[in-house]
Amino acid sequence: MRKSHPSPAEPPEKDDNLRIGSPKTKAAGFASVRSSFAHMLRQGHSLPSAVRILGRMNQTDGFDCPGCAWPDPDDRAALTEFCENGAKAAAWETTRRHLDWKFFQQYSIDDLAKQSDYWLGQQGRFTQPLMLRPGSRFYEPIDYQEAFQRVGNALKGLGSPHEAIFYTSGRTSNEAAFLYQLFVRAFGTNNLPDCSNLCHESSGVGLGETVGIGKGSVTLDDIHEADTIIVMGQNPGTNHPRMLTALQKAKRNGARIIAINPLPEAGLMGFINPKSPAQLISGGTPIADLFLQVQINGDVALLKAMMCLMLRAETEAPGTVLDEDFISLHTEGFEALRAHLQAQDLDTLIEASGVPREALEQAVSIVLRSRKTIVCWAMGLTQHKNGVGNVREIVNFLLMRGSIGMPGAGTCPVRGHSNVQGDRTMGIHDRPPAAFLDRLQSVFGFEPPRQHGFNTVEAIQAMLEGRAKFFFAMGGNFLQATPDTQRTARALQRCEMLVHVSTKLNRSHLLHNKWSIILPCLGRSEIDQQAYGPQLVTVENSMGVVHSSQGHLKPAHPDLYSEPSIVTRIAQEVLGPDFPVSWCWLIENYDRIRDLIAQTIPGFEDFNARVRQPGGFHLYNGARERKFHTDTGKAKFTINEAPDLTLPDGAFRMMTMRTHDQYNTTVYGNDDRYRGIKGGRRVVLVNEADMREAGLSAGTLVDLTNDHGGELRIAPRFTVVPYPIPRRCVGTYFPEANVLVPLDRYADGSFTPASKDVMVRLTPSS
Ligand SMILES: Nc1nc2c(c(=O)[nH]1)N[C@H]1C(S)=C(S)[C@@H](COP(=O)(O)OP(=O)(O)OC[C@H]3O[C@@H](n4cnc5c(=O)[nH]c(N)nc54)[C@H](O)[C@@H]3O)O[C@H]1N2
Ligand SMILES: Nc1nc2c(c(=O)[nH]1)N[C@H]1C(S)=C(S)[C@@H](COP(=O)(O)OP(=O)(O)OC[C@H]3O[C@@H](n4cnc5c(=O)[nH]c(N)nc54)[C@H](O)[C@@H]3O)O[C@H]1N2
Ligand SMILES: [Mo]
Repeated sequence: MRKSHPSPAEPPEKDDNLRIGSPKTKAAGFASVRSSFAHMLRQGHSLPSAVRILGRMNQTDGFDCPGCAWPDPDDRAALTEFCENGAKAAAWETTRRHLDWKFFQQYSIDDLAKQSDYWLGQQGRFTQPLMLRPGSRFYEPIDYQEAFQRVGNALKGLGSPHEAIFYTSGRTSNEAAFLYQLFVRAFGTNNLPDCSNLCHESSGVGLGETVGIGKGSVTLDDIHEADTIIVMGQNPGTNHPRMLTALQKAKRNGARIIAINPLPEAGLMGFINPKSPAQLISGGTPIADLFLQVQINGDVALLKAMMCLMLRAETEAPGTVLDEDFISLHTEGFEALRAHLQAQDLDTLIEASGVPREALEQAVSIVLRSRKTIVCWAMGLTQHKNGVGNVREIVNFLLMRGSIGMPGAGTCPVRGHSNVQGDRTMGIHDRPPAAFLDRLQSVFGFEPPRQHGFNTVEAIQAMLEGRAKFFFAMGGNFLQATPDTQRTARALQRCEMLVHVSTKLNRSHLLHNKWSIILPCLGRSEIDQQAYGPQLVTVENSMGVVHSSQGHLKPAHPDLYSEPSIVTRIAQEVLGPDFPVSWCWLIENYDRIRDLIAQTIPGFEDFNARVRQPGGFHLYNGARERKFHTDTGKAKFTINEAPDLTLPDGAFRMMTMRTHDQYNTTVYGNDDRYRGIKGGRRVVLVNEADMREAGLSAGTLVDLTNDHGGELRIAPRFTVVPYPIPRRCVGTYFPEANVLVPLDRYADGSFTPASKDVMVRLTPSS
């Protein structure tokens, strides 16, 4: 079949310089300092300017790192409260390169589609709005006013507000997010899918049901105080590097750390603190005391096996393992769980986990030393068909010993995007709680829509079926972040208008049917000048601390709008200038937006004053105080069956993950330093025994395929890399492997795509 245009959906398949070394056993160190500055210099900064910019990151009067959501310590180091990957994020945003209209005269969207994601991201910052007309292959510049009118007219022309979809990526500030959801609901829909749907939604759902709050319960002090920290399904050395400093501190205070992961990730194994000269010389500290190499999706079986061993220990020494007082006072459902565990066959569970029995026994003995246990987790647990079950199983494990709501103990889902948690608090939610809508109604005097909106998976389905025709993205890269790339491309290409609020070019911008509009915006590091002077915004980190973020750099272009101002201008076009409050008046001074937030959302009383305290303030968290706001007021034990992990002959279970040189769909470079892979991203990590069995050698090119739901999906030309990964498990990078992730295989209860558990076959490429 010949295509008239190259498919914009997937990056090109070249990997010219692939070099394979061996995985590292320690993260950070001097190489990370060198890399931080190299990325800044490459983007056109001088060394003093790089030092100045990075020195403002995560300081109380500076801007919040646009990388991950790990909290800042109270004793933050002057100038150096950033990590290598935060530096890459800052370098990427603050680049001196700019895109002008000549660039878009030179390159059609078809030319751009042939380039790699890395290349697209290197072209520089958008400086003016752009529009692609029906039938055209070239973006042309327009002014903001015309863009807002076109967007407004398209929205007003829809048959129903439910035909529009409003996506959010988690970098959006609280102020922008609050205005955005207010506008969308006043317009008349809850179609507010967000990146959280692809990310920690399983945590939100699993925790909400069992402990009454969809956020983690611990603070940074708890991490420092814990006796046992379990890090499951997470690669902090790459994705939350500053977490390693906290883990190191915990270890110094006597904590033992257990890593549960199919891969021996460098940051879990060891850490050389780049801020400590002594560490740079001594070679750093080991992080994990025990590494349990679980097979992909073997976590429910593993946790159940540990709980069975704990029940046996309780039988042998009654009163030493379970926290009976906590269980009877604060929980329900324990007897059913006990009966369920007693009926399990321990050997079957151990086998399904993939971990030797002795290692599990060792893990249990570490856990039983004290009740101060924290479990940290991320995408390795949430992105599974049983992602919610994984989270509920962690809760069971913690509740048995009363390890929640006391110092040094609790739940710690480690969030991704720097304000993904805050966006949800502000109401970016396709299924908003009734109480939230009631507050909107009483503060703003309009009747918000009550019917559920589309989450990310449902949004793609609705666009595919023509039920939604207008797609608006507040940041992000929807095409590359979502599953089933070809199908998502078809979905977006059915829309009548695609609108992207973005800082830089990405593959989602290259899709086109009728109208595509790019609205460039300020980045977080830049001065946001409004009528009342430079404005600050606020964000909420992974531990529920709300704090300010203020940019200090000159904007990439003097005419760039901020995200809040873009929202108010579109709202004004669609709803009129004074509905429900004057949008112009709000945007003059963001304190006014925060006053409305304070009136609407519990916990934000006196917001403007409290957010100006150094370090911000903690939001209320019931679980932290053993107040479980579930329907019964009790924390709940639940029964979650271990998934059936049998694979058809010749098939593998594939996880898709991040390299050390990317931020989600943003590719900073082609290396994955800690895993010893350089110069290429189209690789598949395979166990050597499996390679021998399948007749594959290092360097063989293979096509990855699956036929889920009767549809053949192919990701061609991946290089086989021998790797210490469990048998029948393979690893690839996202977004290259997203074509293989089926849209309709998602977590029960949370709709999070199962992108860590995709059945694939490997066939040598022809
Ligand atoms: N530099 C950088 N920082 C980032 C990001 C980035 O792309 N780059 N992304 C941000 C975002 S949005 C997020 S959500 C986080 C993501 O942070 P992570 O969740 O750490 O990211 P992944 O690369 O998806 O890594 C998943 C880890 O889970 C393991 N894993 C996979 N399957 C399983 C399983 O079945 N069981 C267990 N126990 N482990 C498994 C993998 O081996 C890998 O170590 O990071 C945030 N921070
Ligand atoms: N297979 C697979 N798929 C996954 C995952 C996985 O592990 N495996 N992880 C999932 C996860 S955890 C997440 S969170 C999603 C991420 O999904 P998204 O949040 O949609 O994707 P990002 O790559 O973070 O978005 C990057 C784009 O955001 C824009 N941008 C950057 N900064 C700003 C800003 O300040 N303002 C605005 N308006 N735009 C900005 C830029 O244009 C950039 O290209 O991907 C998910 N997809
Ligand atoms: Mo994420």
